[in-house]
Amino acid sequence: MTRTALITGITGQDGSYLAEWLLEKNYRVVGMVRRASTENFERIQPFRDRIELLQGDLLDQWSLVRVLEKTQPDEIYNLAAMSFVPTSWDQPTLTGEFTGLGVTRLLDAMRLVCPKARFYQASSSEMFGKVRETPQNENTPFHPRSPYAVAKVYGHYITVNYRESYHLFAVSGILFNHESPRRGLEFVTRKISDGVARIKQGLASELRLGNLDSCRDWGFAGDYVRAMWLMLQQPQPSDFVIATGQSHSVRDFCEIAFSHVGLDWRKFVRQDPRFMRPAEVDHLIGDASRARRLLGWEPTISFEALVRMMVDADLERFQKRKD
Ligand code: NDP
Ligand code: GDR
Repeated sequence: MTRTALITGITGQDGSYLAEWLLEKNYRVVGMVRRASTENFERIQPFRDRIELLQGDLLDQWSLVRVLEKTQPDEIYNLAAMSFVPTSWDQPTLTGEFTGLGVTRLLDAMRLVCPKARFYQASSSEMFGKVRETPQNENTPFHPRSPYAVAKVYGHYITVNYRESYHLFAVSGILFNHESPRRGLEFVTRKISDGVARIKQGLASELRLGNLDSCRDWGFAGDYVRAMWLMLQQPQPSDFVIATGQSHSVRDFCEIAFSHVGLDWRKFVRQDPRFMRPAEVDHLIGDASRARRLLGWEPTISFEALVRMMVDADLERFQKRKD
């Protein structure tokens, strides 16, 4: 029988990869999108005619109930959020509404309409923040360092709480940073790959960044959406860390990205205090051994291959514009 999946945040990086993965598995895929004066469907355009889109907003309880009533999903993937960390200091309460309380609204709608569905919450390694141990696993305590991360901690615990209170199949995936050519342009990896392509094409002469020392455990988004799906196929609901187990600095990313096109990053990268954060997360590295053991999940793309993939995609994008 065809299974139905609802994806909130389908227009985002992860939503687009997850939709493709579920379509390959013959799911009926329904995406929840918020109304905008101009459609923002670039990432889902290639398979737009194979999915259904319904309007709804994490701020509006009844819109969520209606979307679930119309969809009757077997699986719900809650990927929608205000996901850019710096913006969360400028809009802390709105971030709390989307990224934190939005999770409760969706869980309540699910309790009402489809309590037998399976629910995935997009939790984040940012919850570890000022880390208490290295590497971080499912039992590492949280110390969030931004309004975004505080909201994600709330979203994580409300998912755990609804599982324990109402016996919902609700799981939280604690995913470390994952990137791709579809990453938003403001995140550091894509900002660098885009910057390298611009400089290579003669469209820019420098790239302004913030903290070059911060280290992240970066993987490929296409690999990470598989882990989301695997979590919902388990016999019992539980939470998982998903990571590569390798950490690199922003500086490392620059070095590989620039050298891939034959340039020396030191000649082009400038540090700019505008991109420094009020409180930084210095070093994240995940221990995904539980996911390896129970889900059989492994990343397939190395850090170096990821950087090259992103730079090549941006170079091609600028080349196409020229042609
Ligand atoms: P994106 O920023 O690319 O996508 C976010 C999505 O959320 C967009 O589709 C956006 O819609 C939607 N959205 C935002 N606010 C609302 C709202 N009020 N109602 C409905 N939809 C809304 O994020 P990613 O794809 O990178 O990440 C997916 C999820 O995973 C997020 O929750 C993020 O916080 C989390 N996460 C991401 C990680 C990563 O490294 N990428 C790591 C760990 C967690 P619109 O197009 O209209 O703006
Ligand atoms: P992050 O991703 O905050 O880890 O959150 P981001 O790419 O924004 O920053 C990573 C690190 O790079 C440093 N940095 C810069 N960052 C940006 N955006 N721009 C710069 O110019 C710059 N210079 C240095 C940052 O200080 C930081 O240390 C991402 C998001 O996808 C979250 O939604 C998700 O939860 C986490 O990953 C896991």
